[in-house]
Amino acid sequence: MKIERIETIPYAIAYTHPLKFASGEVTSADHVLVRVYTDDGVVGLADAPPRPYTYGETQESIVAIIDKIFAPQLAGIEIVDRERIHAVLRRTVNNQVAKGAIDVAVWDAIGKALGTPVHKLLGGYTDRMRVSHMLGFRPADELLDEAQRFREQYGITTFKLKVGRRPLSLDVEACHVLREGLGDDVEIYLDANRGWTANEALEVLRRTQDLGLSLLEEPCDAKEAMGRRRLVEKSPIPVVGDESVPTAGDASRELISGGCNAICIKTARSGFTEATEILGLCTGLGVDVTMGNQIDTQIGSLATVTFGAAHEATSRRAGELSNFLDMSDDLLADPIRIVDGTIAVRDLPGVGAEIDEDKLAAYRLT
Ligand code: MUC
Ligand code: MG
Repeated sequence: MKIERIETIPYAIAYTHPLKFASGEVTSADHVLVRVYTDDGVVGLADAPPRPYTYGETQESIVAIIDKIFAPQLAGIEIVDRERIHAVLRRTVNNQVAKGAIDVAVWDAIGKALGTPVHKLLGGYTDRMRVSHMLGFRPADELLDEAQRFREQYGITTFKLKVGRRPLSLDVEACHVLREGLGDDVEIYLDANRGWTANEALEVLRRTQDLGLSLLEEPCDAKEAMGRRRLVEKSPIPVVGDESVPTAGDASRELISGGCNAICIKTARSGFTEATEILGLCTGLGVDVTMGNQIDTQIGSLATVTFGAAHEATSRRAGELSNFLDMSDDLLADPIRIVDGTIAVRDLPGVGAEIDEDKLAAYRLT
């Protein structure tokens, strides 16, 4: 069963509650739906969410790199020959989100061809993940309202607070208000998206040391290596690499150089194959992992649950899976439901993301 062609469909769906964070703001899901067609008629699909300010890819660049570079080279390769597929993808540098989508779509096609859910093919550890909800830049009282609402409505008890603002007191206040308002049973961790310097991050850690925060993600730019290493050495909580570690090579570099001591895995930029490599590296070294969210749609969130639930280490912590709730609509035919703070995998062949073709027709740009 060979890859016949790859289709790229750019589309746009507005956010009802735009997410704002230190490195950008998302008001519209300007994504690309990627479909890999095989000569047997099996079609694998995935969602590609461009993050220009993080990885340099745009909606247009994802369409162009797949249409012009990857699709012609991949046509004719057996769908199960993933190492040959990756040899092609590796020849081109960067373009992680385009590569991640092709990889997830290939796995989806393999699962469909075998009549097996991909979460089983990847490891089949459990059938659901606990959900962590991401809180963007907003005044502290609104953040608390949102967290309380999500706890009541969805049973979510883990929250990632977007920080990296100046003055630092904005974020410090938000941490205190959330902890006081939510109590001690709720997990709270921080993600600064490189918004601070290493010294500012240390200052925030000092001013929040009694709040039981669990993780500090991408506090400052990992390229500022000495400051970052000093921060990791002094931090009482794990420092998580996110945008600095899209590949296994990046994760190795950051872990070896002391730029982080925990790793965020995102299927949108690493696919299932590179995510598996990163996970193996981390479990071998005894490094904690989190399943992150690239401000994913429901299609992307299903991919995250598929990978996260498949392995013991990735299902230990709550995965970031709820950003789709802030979108005005989605392409998924059967919407994701959050029940008791968890999202279940789909017991369908492949990843289990079936597209509503009417919605796709309404939101597609070409
Ligand atoms: C995160 O963890 O950083 C923001 C940008 C992006 O690519 O992912 C989000 C969340
Ligand atoms: Mg992050």
